[in-house]
Amino acid sequence: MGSGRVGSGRVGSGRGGSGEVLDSVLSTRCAAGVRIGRFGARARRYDHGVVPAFAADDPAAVRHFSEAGWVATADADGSGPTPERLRAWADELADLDPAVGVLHYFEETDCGPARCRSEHFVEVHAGLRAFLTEGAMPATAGALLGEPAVLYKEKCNYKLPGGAGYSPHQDAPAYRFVETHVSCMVAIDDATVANGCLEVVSGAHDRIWPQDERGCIAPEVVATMRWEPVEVPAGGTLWFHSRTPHRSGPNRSDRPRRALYPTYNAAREGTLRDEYYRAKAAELADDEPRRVSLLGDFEGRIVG
Ligand SMILES: O=C(O)CCC(=O)C(=O)O
Repeated sequence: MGSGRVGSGRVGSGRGGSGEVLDSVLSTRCAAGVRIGRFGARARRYDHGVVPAFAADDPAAVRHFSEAGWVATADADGSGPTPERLRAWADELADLDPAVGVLHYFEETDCGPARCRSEHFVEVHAGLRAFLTEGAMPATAGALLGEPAVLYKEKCNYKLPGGAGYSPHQDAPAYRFVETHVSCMVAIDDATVANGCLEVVSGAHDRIWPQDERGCIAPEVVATMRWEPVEVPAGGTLWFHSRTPHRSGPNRSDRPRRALYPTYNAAREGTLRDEYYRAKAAELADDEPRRVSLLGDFEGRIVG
């Protein structure tokens, strides 16, 4: 399937545009794949291969999320970090000493060992802490969940050139202690088909699908699903339900495809981030070969 494009701009808000876009998304959702446009361009119809990135506070975003299991949002008021700021933060994150509590993971690539993930860093990076725990991000998570949300966990996937992809999976089975959660991908670099952007299945977030022995979606089920690559420009955000099937390919380009992945849970369930990281460390302690995730979705080989 070729990838289409998602235009951007504030759409809907009761002007009829959002309904049209949503209908269009759902009726032709698998036609072309998706590319998220930069905010400010005119939203176009999905059957031309273009759907909008919503303003995070647009009620149409919640409707789209509820129907499709994912929605792209853009920094409507310019209050979020610029791509340059995100890239600077990613560099600072990569340089953090593990002694401060950040967890770094490396994978074997054709170019040698490469950083593939950092997680557990909001305590030690003020900019990322503010971005992920205050303002628009938890507010959008709350709007999508329909109730206030708190940060459950956070990671940065670097997917450097030659970096591996992720097998088809749903996130919910990996989440401990909480039932109501949502994640997103904040693109630090443009995420494209060539460098391993996310691919999602629309309207398939109503159940946990049969799994294989790794906790990934069973291959016979994967084969029946319609996968849409979602290209996201640097600075754009793709929110997805924790039961939305997703996967990604390797980075076949010569540039990094870095992305932040915060996950939020309903605040009424508690602030359980410490408990999550403790449980993860305990569950993966004797793991061989090493894993980055409680699922076996990462297709690379962890080294170091
Ligand atoms: O970063 C990617 O390409 C996919 C990430 C993902 O699905 C995960 O970390 O669970």
